[in-house]
Amino acid sequence: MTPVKVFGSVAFTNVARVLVCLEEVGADYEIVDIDFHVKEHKSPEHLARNPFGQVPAFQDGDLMLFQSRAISRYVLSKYRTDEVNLLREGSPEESALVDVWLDVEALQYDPAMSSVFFQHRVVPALGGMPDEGIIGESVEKLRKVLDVYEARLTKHRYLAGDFLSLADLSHFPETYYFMEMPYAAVFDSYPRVREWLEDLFARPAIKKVVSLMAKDFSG
Ligand SMILES: N[C@@H](CCC(=O)N[C@@H](CS)C(=O)NCC(=O)O)C(=O)O
Repeated sequence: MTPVKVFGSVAFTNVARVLVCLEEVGADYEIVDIDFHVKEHKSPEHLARNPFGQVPAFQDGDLMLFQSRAISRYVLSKYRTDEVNLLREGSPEESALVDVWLDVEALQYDPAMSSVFFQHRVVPALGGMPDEGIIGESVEKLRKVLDVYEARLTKHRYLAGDFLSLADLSHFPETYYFMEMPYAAVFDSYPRVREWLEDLFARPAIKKVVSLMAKDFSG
């Protein structure tokens, strides 16, 4: 069977999200690097894959997809087995809870984290000064999300329930970068969240993608 293709560098969080799903299900895949330095992501070839000129894009035969969470859902559905059912397909209640917490990750957790990352890492790399006001507001937003997570994870082992799901995995790429920033200490007040993250980061699939991300960064 031809391996599926993921277009985009592993160091990008949205690409890493898709790769961790492919690793969890043990699918064969090929990474096709898209060179941002020469604006390959805005080339006609790549715009045909992702009309927003972003990564990731994903190809499985004639099927072309974009949007990392939609791709992740496709991968987990296509390669689902009785043992690896990370969308909880077959149970409307559990799969609805996976959707709820995946939305929380996409709409609350990720924006707060990526705003800190943008100010702390991207703005200086572009020659600017980080806006400490924006960082402070974003860390405050993150704290509010973590309050909710701490309460939820005190009742359940994982976010959607007592089972691992895409909702958990989807948190790893942004968190991986956040933990290397000085603001990581915000997590110290959330012992259950820390335990949950330790559990996630010990997974072979996440360890594998983290090693690819580190390699991608070191060039
Ligand atoms: N919601 C999209 C976001 C994709 C995205 O923002 N990708 C970034 C890299 S992580 C990108 O390609 N940025 C380049 C640009 O927007 O021009 C997803 O989940 O795939």
